Amino acid sequence: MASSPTSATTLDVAVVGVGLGGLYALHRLRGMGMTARGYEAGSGIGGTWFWNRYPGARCDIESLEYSYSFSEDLQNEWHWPERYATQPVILEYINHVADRFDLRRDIQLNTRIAEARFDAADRCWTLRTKAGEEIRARHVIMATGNLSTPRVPDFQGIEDFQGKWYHTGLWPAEGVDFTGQTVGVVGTGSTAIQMIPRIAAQAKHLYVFQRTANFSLPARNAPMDAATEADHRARYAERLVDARQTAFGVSGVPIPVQSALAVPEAERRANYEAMWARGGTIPLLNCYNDFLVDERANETAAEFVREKIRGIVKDPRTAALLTPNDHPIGSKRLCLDTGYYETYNRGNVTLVDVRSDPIERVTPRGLRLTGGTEYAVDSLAFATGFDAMTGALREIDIRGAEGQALAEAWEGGPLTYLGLMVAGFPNLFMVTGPGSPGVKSQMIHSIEQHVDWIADCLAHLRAKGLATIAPTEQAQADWVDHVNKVADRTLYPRANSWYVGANVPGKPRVFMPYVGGVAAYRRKCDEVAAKGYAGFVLA
Ligand code: N01
Repeated sequence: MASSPTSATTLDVAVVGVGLGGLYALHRLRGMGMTARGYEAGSGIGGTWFWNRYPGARCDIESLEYSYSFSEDLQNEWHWPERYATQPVILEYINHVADRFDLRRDIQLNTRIAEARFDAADRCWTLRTKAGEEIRARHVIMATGNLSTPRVPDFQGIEDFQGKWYHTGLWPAEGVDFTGQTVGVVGTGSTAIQMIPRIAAQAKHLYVFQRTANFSLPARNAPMDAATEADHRARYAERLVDARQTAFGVSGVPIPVQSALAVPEAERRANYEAMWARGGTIPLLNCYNDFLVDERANETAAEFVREKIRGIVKDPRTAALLTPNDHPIGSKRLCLDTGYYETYNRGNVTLVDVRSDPIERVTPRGLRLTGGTEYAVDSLAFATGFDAMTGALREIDIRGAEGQALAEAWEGGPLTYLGLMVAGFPNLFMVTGPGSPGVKSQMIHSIEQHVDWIADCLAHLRAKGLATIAPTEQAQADWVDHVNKVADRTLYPRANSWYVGANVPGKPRVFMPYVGGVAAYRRKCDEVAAKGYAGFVLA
């Protein structure tokens, strides 16, 4: 690893976090001849894919889509072994990219950034690591991720639990062997739904503590089909253009033009059956154009999936509990599974409803519910999610031009312009920040678009001999208003999801992602740049 720059060095750019976003930022900035360095809290690069090592972790977007597009050579050299890549394979890919583009010499591992302060006189950021090292940089790119602050609910008694407990987002690198154990999994989000079939196959008994039933679709994972891979490579450039026109940044799925209510029921059903058989979430979400805006249209797909659940799960009481009925399908992240509902037909799996009887506390032996029932377990796995989108940024003491704290500026929810910058915080950029479509898209697609926009912006500042850029309060207020209006036209805000911070008690209920789609968002970002960075003050 390269030695740390001396305290006298002022970097052009400090990149905080070296997951997929930070890594690409380092590559782009190096290509522009900028001095940039990545600071990563983990002992390895990869971000989400470094930490989330729970059993069954894999990407729910197809591998051929979920990969960098900045280098066609990279795309052509790399072979994804399965339709959906596992966590170890994605981590291997990320490490391959770091080596392939010689990025490691600009990366400092085991380094958590604790503070970032902007000196207005000097027009420079000073970052301080948890270990006390100081770093000076003209610009900072926060590539800290959206789901990187794991959250265990504040259950009393956890310190007295005599078994072992884990959070999926901090899973031990050496893995966990649950053979012969009674295990409790808390949560039934995307993570739990991937993990539960795997633990059930190993444990003596598995209790799943469910508060909210979720919609999940079959992945239909399979070894990579050689013809599909060859076709993807042959039409790679075309596919990239394609992906940019869509809502989610994924190619190969036609943009829907028809309402679900405009077709006869038999045809609609046949269409849903075809998408169920095809596997994946994107094909079903793209069947019709009004799933996420019209309750009745949404209900046609929701009921289709509910029927599937009732058809798979043999015990009617368990099936009823697993059937979601409190939110429109797709308004929470739609889950993707391999044998999730089937797992409840096993004799060693019990679904516990903690909606009607909530978890009261952790006891030395296990979990006790408010009604008094205690479940004794050897191990507890919390698949309870993250302080999403704002958690990682709020954990760093970030101070803007007038010494104001970002955490205070965001007390009522995140305020950004385009999800890229915050008024009062010059030269501080975010990758896939709140107010951008990041989490509502194929993440690598959005990461690349954001990093490219930031890199072009830095090139513009350099070419014009300018030192700072920050959004105006007005442009930020208008964007936040737009993000909210777009969300309010959809069914998304109906769900108690992490998109609105509902999983963190006390977090302000604000719809954080931009759901106007990646195509509209890219147009807006390009237009802002073309107009000389409209809505920003450059100095
Ligand atoms: O977290 P979640 P996740 N008592 O917040 C429950 C991405 N991802 O880690 O719904 C009881 O979705 C909570 O219940 P409720 C993806 O974007 C991607 O599963 O709040 N239960 C819920 O069931 C995803 O959306 C991949 O009522 C409690 C669960 O814990 C995001 O990560 C794979 C509780 C948390 O679900 C987060 O998913 C996996 C309590 N006190 C994840 N507190 C890919 O494939 C919380 N819960 C790319």
